[in-house]
Amino acid sequence: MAETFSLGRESGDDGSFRRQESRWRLTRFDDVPVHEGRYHLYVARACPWAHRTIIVRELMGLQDAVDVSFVDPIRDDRGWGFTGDGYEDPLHGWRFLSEAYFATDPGYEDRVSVPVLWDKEQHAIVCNESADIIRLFATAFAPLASHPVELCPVALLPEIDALNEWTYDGLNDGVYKAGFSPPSGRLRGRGARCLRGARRAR
Ligand SMILES: N[C@@H](CCC(=O)N[C@@H](CS)C(=O)NCC(=O)O)C(=O)O
Repeated sequence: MAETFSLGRESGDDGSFRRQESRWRLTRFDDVPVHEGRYHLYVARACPWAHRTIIVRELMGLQDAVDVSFVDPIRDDRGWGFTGDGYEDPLHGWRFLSEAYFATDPGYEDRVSVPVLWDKEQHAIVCNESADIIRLFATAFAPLASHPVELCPVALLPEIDALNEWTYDGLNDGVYKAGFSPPSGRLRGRGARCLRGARRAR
């Protein structure tokens, strides 16, 4: 029998979608030791959050500095996997991305998500939050970039942060909140909010 989809721990008391907090966040970007070849990026082409890390890596010209592996975009209940044919982990030969999470914290129990920035020296995840990974690539990693572009000018940071806040809530995460909400009157408001976000972005 087909299993019913469940939000599990990402379900709020009222059934609404509540995204789990990414466990490995970066607060100070200039504290991250930066040198070529130290980090590896794990992504899925099926993930819009991972897309932005791929895009910023390309825009900055960080392809030589940070290598990348793709998980299979089709997954089963074992989560993101390396199934061969371009979906391999060249560093460890892992079969599942969960192995990166357990190598970093053997007691890890939350969702195993992409993108993941892996530190080869510490043998641990350094960050699993796309917003932080792109900020890191655009700032601290600039000296490693083959054609750095200024994506994050200091003078515009407050404006960038404010823009990120409403696009995250109204659009990026907003579509999940709307799509995963039960069709009760109160939660249908999530859909309207998402549409308002789309209009504002236009
Ligand atoms: N806040 C995270 C969210 C990443 C995220 O939700 N990734 C999804 C794919 S689009 C994922 O890996 N989900 C796996 C799961 O929830 O089991 C980020 O932006 O990096």
